[in-house]
Parts: sequence; C-alpha cells; structure tokens
Amino acid sequence: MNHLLITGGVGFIGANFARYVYESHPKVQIVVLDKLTYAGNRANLTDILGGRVKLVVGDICDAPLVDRLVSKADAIVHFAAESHNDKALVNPWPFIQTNIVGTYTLIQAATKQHKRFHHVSTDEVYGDLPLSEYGSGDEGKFTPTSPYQPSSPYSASKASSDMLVRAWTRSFGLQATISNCSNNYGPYQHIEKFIPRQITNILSGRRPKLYGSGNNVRDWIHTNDHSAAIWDILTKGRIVETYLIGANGEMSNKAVLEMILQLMGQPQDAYDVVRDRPGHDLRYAIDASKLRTELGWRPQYTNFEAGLQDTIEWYTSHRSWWETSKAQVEQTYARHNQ
Ligand code: NAD
Ligand code: TDX
Repeated sequence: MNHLLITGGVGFIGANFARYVYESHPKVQIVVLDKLTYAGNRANLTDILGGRVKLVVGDICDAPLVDRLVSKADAIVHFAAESHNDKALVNPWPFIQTNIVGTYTLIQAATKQHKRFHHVSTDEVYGDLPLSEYGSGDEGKFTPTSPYQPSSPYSASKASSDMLVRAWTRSFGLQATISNCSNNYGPYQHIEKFIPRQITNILSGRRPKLYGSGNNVRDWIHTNDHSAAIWDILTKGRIVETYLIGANGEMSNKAVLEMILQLMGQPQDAYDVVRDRPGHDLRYAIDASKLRTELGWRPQYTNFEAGLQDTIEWYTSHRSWWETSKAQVEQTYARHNQ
C-alpha cells in the first residue's frame, strides 16, 4: 500500500483522509484525482502538496486518465462524489454521472489492472429509521445486512454505486471493500452542510436555519475517526466485505444547533425555522460492531461537544477559507426558502 490513488481528495472527507495518511504513514505516496468542482478546494491540501502528495485535476469519468493513474497505484480509495442532498433535489444529473458512471469507470480500471479498491459510501443507502425508537433505549440501527432502501436522489446514486462495486467483486473478481459511514463533521467541510452552515451564519451575522421540526436525527462522527476506520479497512479488512462506520453520535438537529448556539454565546432561540427538505430522512444510526470486533477500530473523538468546539474554532480562524463563498451559498438557499 505504498502508492495510493485517492479520488475526491480535496473535498471534505478525502482531504482529511489524505492529511491523515500523510501524517501517520510517512512511506505512503499519494496521488489525488479531483475535478475541483464547487465542493473541491485546492487550499485543503496546499501545505502538503509536492513531495509525497500530488494533485491531478481531472474527472473520474475520464477512462484513459483513470486507467493511467490506476496503473501507478497499489490501491484506490474512492471518495469523489456529488455529496449534497439539497443540490440533488434541484438537479440530480451530476449525481448520476459522477456517482454512478464515475464509480463504474474506476472499477473497470481496477478490475482490469487487478488493483485493490476501497469504495467510500454512506449510511443513507439504507433509507431512514423511525423517530419513535430514538431515546427509547431499544433503538434499531443499520447493520451490514440492512436492506437497501434509499429515499433521495443522492442516496439512490450512492446505493447504485455500491451495487456496482458488489457486482464487480462477484462477476469479475474485483478486490474491493465498501464502507458506509454516518454524518461526518470537522474542519474543511463545505459551508453548504448543516454544522458549518450554522457556525458560519453566526460568524457572519446571519441567523442559523433549521429545517422543519428539527427532530430529525443524525449519527455524528468526527472525520478523523472516519479516516482511521478507512485505513483499517484498507489494510486489514476482508475483501468483498462491507463495514459500517459510526461512533454512537446520535443527536437531533435541534439539539446540535442549540449546542452550537450555546458554544458561540448566542441565545438558544436565535435561529429561523425554514422550509423542510422534501422527503427528509428521519433518523440514521449505525451499528459499527463488525468494525470494532473484526478490526479493533475505536473512535477517538468521543466527546461531541469538544469536537464541535474545535470545529467552531477552525471556522473562526479560517475565515478566508469560507468567507468568499458565503453570500452565494446563502443566496442559493434563499431561492428555495431554506
Ligand atoms: P465533498 O462534496 O466535500 O467532496 C467531494 C469531492 O469530490 C470534491 O473535492 C469534488 O471536487 C470531487 N469530485 C466531484 N465530482 C468529481 C468527478 N467527477 N471527478 C473527480 N472528482 C470529483 O464530499 P465529502 O463530504 O467529502 O464526501 C466524500 C465521500 O464520502 C462521498 O463519496 C460521500 O458520499 C461519502 N460520505 C460522506 C459523508 C458526509 O457526512 N459528508 C458521510 C458518509 C459518506
Ligand atoms: O441548513 C440546514 N438546516 C438543517 O436543518 C442544513 C444544510 C441541513 N439541515 C438538516 C438536514 C439534515 O437532517 O441537517 C441535517 C444534516 O444535513 P446535511 O449536512 O445536508 O447532511 P445529510 O443530508 O444528513 O447528508 C450528509 O451525511 C451523509 C452528507 O451531506 C452526505 O454526503 C452523507 O452521505
């Protein structure tokens, strides 16, 4: 595993993973393939580019380019995707193209060249869980055998990509693993997403925006815990297996927002309730016992409030990273009453 090809490596989770590998595995050479869409930011890697980390700007749907880069790698870790649910509800096409055709292009190359492939996916492929069980002490969670029931254009495109990877392992012997992770938070996350949107709203004098009742539950994990889990799966995971990644971080959106407001010294009710997301998934929750038992993975960021405080500090001290795109992101949301 000395030469890694990381797709989507200047996006939020890909960049955190590239930085994690760079810092903890000094022998590994990294090539990042990224199209630099609105969600990709070269600045996420600038300080480590050159030497052991190279960036190739290109599209995962470009088969000749993908073939060439795969030939130089020992393994491919595939993060590149269109990742935002709200955008998929407005224009699903890029999600079909990148998430499905892009994944197809990569697994064709990996299969032909007999390369190890890790596919990064989401818990949203399993649909949602009832809210009624949340907090009852007897909550059901997603497991690796939960049925695929995606409910949104984004999750349907990710479910499709998972299915392609599974089919290629069986039909063509692709040496692949898949991971399905819950909601990530941490530095470098695009400000269209829930936590950074609210933090940067407060920092820029805007009011935070909560969709609908705010009772929807997400299972939060720090992105560095996600990176460590992917490294464990890549190096110790069983081929053809699916691992679920989560850190028992369930919280309602309203509770997360109230924690942000409190940590930033704002009144608890200083937010707007806005139009709910159509088809809004109610609750996600991950049972990560397979990852813990088989691979010995344990989350390190077990104090969500401390992780959130660090994240607030990161956005506070990296204003130039987000300030130039803030007005445009909020204008787009305002057009949809969100
Ligand atoms: P992101 O939107 O922040 O980053 C995606 C990256 O992919 C960007 O750098 C973008 O430029 C690049 N990209 C998009 N289309 C491309 C293409 N056609 N060719 C090459 N590069 C392209 O997304 P993220 O939140 O970092 O998510 C990364 C992966 O993790 C995705 O596969 C996502 O489904 C998965 N995931 C995300 C979460 C989460 O909470 N954000 C949770 C579980 C799984
Ligand atoms: O302003 C907001 N207000 C709000 O209440 C935004 C942007 C979101 N929300 C709600 C919707 C969700 O219930 O917060 C929750 C989290 O929203 P997102 O950050 O958009 O994440 P989500 O839709 O849950 O999907 C995320 O986790 C799974 C990632 O974006 C996906 O890529 C990943 O697969």
